[in-house]
Amino acid sequence: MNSQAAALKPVAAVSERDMANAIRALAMDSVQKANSGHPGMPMGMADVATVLFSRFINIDPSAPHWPDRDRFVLSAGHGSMLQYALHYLLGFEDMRIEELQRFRQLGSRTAGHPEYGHALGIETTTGPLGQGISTAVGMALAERMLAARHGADLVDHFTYVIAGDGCLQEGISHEAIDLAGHLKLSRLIVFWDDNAISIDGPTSLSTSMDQPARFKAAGWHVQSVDGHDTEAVAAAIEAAQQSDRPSLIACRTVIGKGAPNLGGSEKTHGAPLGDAEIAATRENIGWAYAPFEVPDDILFTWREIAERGQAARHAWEQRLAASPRREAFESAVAGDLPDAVFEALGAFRKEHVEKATKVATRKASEMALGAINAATDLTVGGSADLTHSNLTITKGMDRIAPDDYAGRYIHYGIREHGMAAAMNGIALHGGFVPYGGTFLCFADYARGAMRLSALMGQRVVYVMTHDSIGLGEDGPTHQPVEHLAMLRATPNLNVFRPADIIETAECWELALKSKNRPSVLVLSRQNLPMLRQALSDEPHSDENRSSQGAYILREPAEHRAVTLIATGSEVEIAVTAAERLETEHGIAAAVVSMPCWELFEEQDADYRKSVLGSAPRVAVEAAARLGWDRWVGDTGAFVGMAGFGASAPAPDLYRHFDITPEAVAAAALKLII
Ligand SMILES: Cc1ncc(C[n+]2csc(CCOP(=O)(O)OP(=O)(O)O)c2C)c(N)n1
Ligand SMILES: [Mg+2]
Repeated sequence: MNSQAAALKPVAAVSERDMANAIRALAMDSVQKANSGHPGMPMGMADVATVLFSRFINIDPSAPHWPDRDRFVLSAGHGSMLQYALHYLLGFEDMRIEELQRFRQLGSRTAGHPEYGHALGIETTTGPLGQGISTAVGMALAERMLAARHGADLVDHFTYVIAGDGCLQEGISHEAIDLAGHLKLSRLIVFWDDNAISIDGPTSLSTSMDQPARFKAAGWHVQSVDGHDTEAVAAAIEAAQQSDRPSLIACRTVIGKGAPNLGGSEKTHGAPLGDAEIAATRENIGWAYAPFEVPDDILFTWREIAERGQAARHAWEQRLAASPRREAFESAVAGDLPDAVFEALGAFRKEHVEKATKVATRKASEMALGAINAATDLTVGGSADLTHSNLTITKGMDRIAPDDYAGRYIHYGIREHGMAAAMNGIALHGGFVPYGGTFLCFADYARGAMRLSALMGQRVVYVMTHDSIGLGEDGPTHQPVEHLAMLRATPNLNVFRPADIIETAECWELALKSKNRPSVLVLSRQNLPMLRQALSDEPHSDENRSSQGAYILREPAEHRAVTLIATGSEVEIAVTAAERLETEHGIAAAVVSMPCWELFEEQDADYRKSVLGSAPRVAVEAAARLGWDRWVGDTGAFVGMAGFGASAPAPDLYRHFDITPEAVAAAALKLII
């Protein structure tokens, strides 16, 4: 017990009712002061949260990153004041009362919705409904996988989630609960804030779903309790902890519980209660203290909770110190990939430059992954039911199965959004580097969670194959057009579109080294030649040319008359166009391969200028033009897609949509002459 806690020691026992009322008061006062926020949910779930934290959860605010801590995810992120009040009460050092008084203000730790990295102990960013519960599935899976590798003496914790009606209505929850039930993620315990209210009013306006039946059908252990009956909640948590399946505890609650006039109404969902109702609530719940004042005895009781987690942490640290797995465990949790991975990729590049290997970049990715996965076991792969199209599995990767978590390949099922969220959870949990595949076109389905990978700065690698009309016969439903623009517009996301096997290996290296940023590898279905021989100097170099985002692949002997810029499968087209311009028209054309816009933007102006040159520019990419004007400038041209694709063999489509060396050469000639 620290000295501050000792000074606060209570004379009489404090009830859980008082502890919960502290949350209610802090929530309604903070929202009132900010004149913005959501008091209803924290007030309604205050009793459940109090029982969970006071009797069960193992966290240590003085060591918030302790690897074997229980995870807490506030999926109903609009109720952020619940989390902030808890953090203050528990004694997280960065969550002082001033932070609650600056709720939702610029630069405070108390952002509108909980944001990973803004305050200690926030395990994931939530707010987009359904993301939290789905991310938590990844955390609970990572826990099982890490336990399978390192043993229960090092890894043995629960993932607790508070989800609202909104989280359960969102489609992503269906993907997540199905996956969790199937995989029997028994350490996942979800509390449903079953208050039957959302923004528009009663949930009966829009749903008749029997949620417990839905969870049961997905293989969950399901209980229903009165969320204000603390003993019932505690008993349900105990039962959930014993279950061999993930658990739903449906907690019947009253939104805005404690507010005498507004409690139970959607009016408490997302607006301050107002001075009169706050005064009436104080009276109603017997809270005779000023705003932001929590009496010492109640605060002491909350702070004492940390002792349980601290003791658990100390015991765990002793087990770790004595464990033969210590080194392996620590390096896994640190996320450090061994040098062997990058040495293997270097050797891989040298070999395939020499062999001039011609394969689809999806195949090149599979081959590169073969080298990566043989050099480390931190990578865990998967696909949304397109394993043999995305080529994401490599030799010796066993599948993760219910009750068998020792493998490293996850069959995510046809659940792109759930897969992306689960990968976020795996990355956040620590111990693994997740990658997962689908078709680029279905980035749309995964988008909500991809955005959070970027916002949270997580090393998640998206392997997105079938990247253009080049996929051919499947037609426009499967041919991405606008997706590159959408992904490139997303901040803190590296979008790689490699042109050949060498760039593919380079881009994989960059993705794995990018610890604070997710990556998308955009890969072709069709074969692509090895293009490095087009370089005027040594084709192989130890240097990773893709690391600067763009580089000169072909520099003509004469002063450049035009610069052709391309990515992925269209770099080959640009190279052919440059050769024709030279031989047929005597025009000196440079070719720039630009596998990653984001990395190119980060280079200094001199480098960018040296690559782009001062001659007119033509960009070629079998996708929408949006964004390319940045690189071709006012006087440039673009050869690409202006609408949706079509169903036909790929070579026919390239001709039909006029994405050919002839078209590129013609566009160049038009600019020059
Ligand atoms: C994906 C997404 N859609 C819409 C919203 C806007 N929104 C925030 S809270 C909410 C209603 C949530 O209802 P519920 O989970 O029952 O919360 P309660 O009103 O019970 O606090 C909505 C629609 C959102 N945050 N995320
Ligand atoms: Mg609700």
